[in-house]
Amino acid sequence: FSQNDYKLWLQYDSIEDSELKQSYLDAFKAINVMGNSPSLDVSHKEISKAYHSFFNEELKTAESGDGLLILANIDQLPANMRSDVKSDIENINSEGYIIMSLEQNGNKVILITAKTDIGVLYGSFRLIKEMQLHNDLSNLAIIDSPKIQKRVLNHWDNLDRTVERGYAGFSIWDWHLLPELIKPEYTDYARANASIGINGTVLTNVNANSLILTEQYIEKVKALAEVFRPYGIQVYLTARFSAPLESGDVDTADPLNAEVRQWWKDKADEIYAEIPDFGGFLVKANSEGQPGPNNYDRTHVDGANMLAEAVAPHNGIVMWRAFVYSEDDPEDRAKQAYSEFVPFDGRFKENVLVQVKNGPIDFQPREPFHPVFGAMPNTPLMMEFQITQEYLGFASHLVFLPKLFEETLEEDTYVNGENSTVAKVIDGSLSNKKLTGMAGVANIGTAKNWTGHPFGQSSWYGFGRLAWDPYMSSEEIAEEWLKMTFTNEEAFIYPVTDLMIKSREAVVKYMTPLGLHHIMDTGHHYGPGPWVSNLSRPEWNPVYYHKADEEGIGFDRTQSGSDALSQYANPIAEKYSSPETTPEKYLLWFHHLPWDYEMDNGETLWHNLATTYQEGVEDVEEMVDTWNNMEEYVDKERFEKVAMLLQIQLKESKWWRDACLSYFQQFSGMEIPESVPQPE
Ligand code: GCW
Repeated sequence: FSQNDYKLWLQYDSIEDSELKQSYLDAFKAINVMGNSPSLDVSHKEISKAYHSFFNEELKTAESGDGLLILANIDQLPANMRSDVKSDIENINSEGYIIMSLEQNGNKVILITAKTDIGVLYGSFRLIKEMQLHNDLSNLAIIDSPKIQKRVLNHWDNLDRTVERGYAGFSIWDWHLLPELIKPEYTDYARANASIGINGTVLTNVNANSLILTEQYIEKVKALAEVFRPYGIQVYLTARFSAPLESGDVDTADPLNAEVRQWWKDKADEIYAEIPDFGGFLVKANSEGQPGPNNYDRTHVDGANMLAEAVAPHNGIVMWRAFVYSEDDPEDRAKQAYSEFVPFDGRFKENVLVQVKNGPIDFQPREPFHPVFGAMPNTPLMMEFQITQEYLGFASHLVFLPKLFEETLEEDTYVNGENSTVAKVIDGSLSNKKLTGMAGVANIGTAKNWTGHPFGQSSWYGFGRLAWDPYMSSEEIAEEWLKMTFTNEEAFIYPVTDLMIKSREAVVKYMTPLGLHHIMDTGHHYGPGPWVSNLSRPEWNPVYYHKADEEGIGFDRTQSGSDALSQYANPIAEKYSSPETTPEKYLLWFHHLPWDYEMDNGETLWHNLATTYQEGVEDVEEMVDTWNNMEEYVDKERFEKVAMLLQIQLKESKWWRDACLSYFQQFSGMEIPESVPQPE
């Protein structure tokens, strides 16, 4: 087994080009770390590791001289150097960094500085990345800061190490052997996350187990927190709302009950005594059977604010999820989070972030943005993306998710006029929010390559990049990741970047084209299941979403239907109210249309549905071909693994096409166009 898969984007391949190598060795001969701290230590260690790996030489330390790399927090810098970066330092935030080429007593040096040691660590990873990307080091002037504060992975990991919606083995948290056994994976996890700026991790599933809040488990969490701390990563836990009740200490979990409130305060004090930089709680309440304030006729505000009060003295936060839908109103699940949360705008305490999924249903291959974005200007809203591919072929399909994330972030909510993008809601700039955050449901497990599919790593990587800068282009992310993970060869980078970018639209086409959604087989959500109609809750059944019948197909969310569309601002609400002016990618999300409805290209809806499924298959064929031409650039192990997985994806794209077209054909009664293979 080669280690390449395990090393993620931190391969640090040796620099073979002799000219480039020489230019690096001229610019960077030795290191001087000023000051002392665990974060500076790991920065030094990481740079030394990379140096050795790039150049096959040990990195020496020195006090001065030409080609010196200086690592220092701004407070540790000698006055003359501090004045060199005086104006720049004002332009970065507490996690930002500056990388500058400077003249020092006639010598050329590189300075990495920041307001905090964590900023220096981020700068260190950036300098390493400049070398991974083969960028010039001779004249550096890089200034960067994260645009979002809480950049957090959400692990849906259970205490028995199963992972809900996890497809990469078991949980990497080995609770049974913690706190004593500290695995090297924990450090590598922290390195990987710090390298992309992730600064928080929720260790446990939102479908929470209150055991995690007991003394024994807090000891285990503390051990992990100690590994992560130098890397700037805070730990968070999920809080099961009924924990006080389950502890046996009190006989209710009513958030307005004084004893319950005290219980949470004591619990917070207990955790913070062990883990002083504990991040806070993530809560799924009154959703899919989880307990919550509604059980006591209290509101989400009551629940969230109670927990917020408990962690506030310790600078903790509460991430309260808006993923709610109840059996009481099965008319349109897409409307419920908005209906339940928007009336509470402005009533949450200031250390509460309301965490909203990117779309109003549930992590589909494509959804319009969630209408709550923009509709709660007085509440800090946190984005929740799903990195694990619950509805997108698990870890067997290659789907580069940053393309999906980018699409959501770029969408215009229009709430404050044009250019009120979702990214601006999330980074707080649209309505001046102090607390900001982005969460990604992790796709990480015990698989030797962390994510099962080797390309699953790119979605983890890209999530981190977009949490740092939600305006980044997915193409740039793909390119960076490929270079750092595989090779800088242009003949590899261009075609494979293209493959990655197209992979998202491919999955939409072969699973849920033209705005279809949630037609995966139920329970596991793998493979097609548009026919499923027998589950106890109507909104768990695919037939609820596509509504295919002899008349047509699609979910009418206009005024004549559920009117979910009215939750969007104008001009969206107006524009999408008619199928003619609805973008075709969202057509069946908002409209129920006859099978012979005429599409933009003059063909019928049925025709385009069929040909789009087929295009999806052809896109995967193209991905297969592209990859097969890449053999010379990739090690055998990763090459073959991806090639074999692509064959599965190809087979399954046909499965999707054939299953959906045969099923829908019963209703359309129309012929499958000749250009599309007839289902057997
Ligand atoms: O996507 C759905 C999943 C559940 C998940 C839930 C949620 C953690 O099918 O497995 O539970 O969403 O986000 O809470």
